[in-house]
Amino acid sequence: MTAVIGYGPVGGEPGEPRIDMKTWIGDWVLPSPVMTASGCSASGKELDPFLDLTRIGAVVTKSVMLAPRSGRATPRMAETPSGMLNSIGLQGPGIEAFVEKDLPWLRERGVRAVVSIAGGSVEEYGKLAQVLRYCEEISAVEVNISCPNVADRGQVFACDAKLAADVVSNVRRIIPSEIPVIAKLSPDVTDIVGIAYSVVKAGATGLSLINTTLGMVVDTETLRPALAGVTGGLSGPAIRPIAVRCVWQVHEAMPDIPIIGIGGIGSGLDALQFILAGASAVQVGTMTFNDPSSPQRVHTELARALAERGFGRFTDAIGYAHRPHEDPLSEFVADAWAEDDRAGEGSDPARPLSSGAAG
Ligand code: RRO
Repeated sequence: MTAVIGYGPVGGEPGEPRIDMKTWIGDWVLPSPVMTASGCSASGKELDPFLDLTRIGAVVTKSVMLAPRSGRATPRMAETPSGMLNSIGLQGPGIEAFVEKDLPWLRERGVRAVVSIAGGSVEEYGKLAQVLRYCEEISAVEVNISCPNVADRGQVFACDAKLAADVVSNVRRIIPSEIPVIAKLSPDVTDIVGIAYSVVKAGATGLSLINTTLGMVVDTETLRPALAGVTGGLSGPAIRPIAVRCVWQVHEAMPDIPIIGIGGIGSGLDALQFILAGASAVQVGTMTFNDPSSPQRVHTELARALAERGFGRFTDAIGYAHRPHEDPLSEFVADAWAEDDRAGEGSDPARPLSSGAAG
C-alpha cells in the first residue's frame, strides 16, 4: 500500500487539506519533495534540534572526499545582497570517518540519506563509490562535479561534457543499480542542457540543478578580496532566477529526467516556481542558516500552495508551466474576425482571411 503523505504525516496541521506529496527520483519514492542541500548542515546533526529529519524528503550530506580535509583559509564566508558567498573548499572528515560516524547516526534515526561525493579525478570518484556500494543505509548518491572552490577550474568537471560524463559513468557502474546516481551541475557554463545530456547518457538517474555560481566580493575597508580564497560560490535568493532558468531549460529538453531544484529556496512559493519549471524535488540550503527548520516549513507551505491552486497531487504540478498556452484572447479575436467575415468586412490586408489568428 502506498501511504498518502502530505499534511498528515509531514509537518501538517489537523483539518488542513490533504495533498499527496510523494515524488520519485527514478524508482526511489520520497514522501516529501523537500530535502536539505549539501554543504549547509554537514550530515544533518546540526538541524536535528530544529526539525524532524525523518519527515522531510532526505538529508543531503556535505560533499565528502577520500581523505580528511581542512578546506580553504579563513575568512571563507561573506554576505552579499540577497545571498552569501562561500569558499569552504571541501572541508570534511574523509570517507572512512564519514561512513563510521555520520552514516550510522542518520540510519539509527531513520533519515533518508543522500550522500554527496567529490573527487579530484575520475578515479577518486570511483574509489568513493567503491566504499559507498557496501553501505546499505544510503538512499541515493549525489555526484558533486560542480564545486566552484577547487584549486583550478579544470577540476570543475561539470564545465566539460566529456569529463562530467566520465565521472558519472564511473560512479554509475560501481553503485548498485537500485540506488539513484544524481549529478549536481554548475550554472557556470554556456549550455547547461549539453552537459545535462552528457551525464544522463552516462547513466545519471537525475540531476541536481544548481550548485553555487562563482562570485567575488572586495572589502572596501581592507581594500582586498573579502574571502581568503578570493573567489567563492554565490548562493541564496540572488541566484534563484538563474536556477529556475536552468531547471526550465533542462526539463524542456528532457522532460522525463528527474530534476532536483536548488537555489535560494526559502518558502513554499519559491519551491513552487522550481516545480512548475520542471523539478521533481527541491533542496533548501542557504535559508537553513537563517531558519534551521525551513525545510519542514517549505514542505508545509508548498503543500498548502498546491492545494490552493487546485492540485491534488504534487506530481501533477511538475513542469506545469510548460503546458501549451490556452490563449482566451486569441479565441475571442478569432470569433470576432469570423463575425466580421460573415458581415463581409474581410478586406484588411494585415490579417489572415479566415480565423487564423489563434496562436
Ligand atoms: O566546499 C565548498 O566550498 C563548496 C562545495 Br563542495 C560546493 O559544492 N559548492 C560550494 O559553493 N562550496
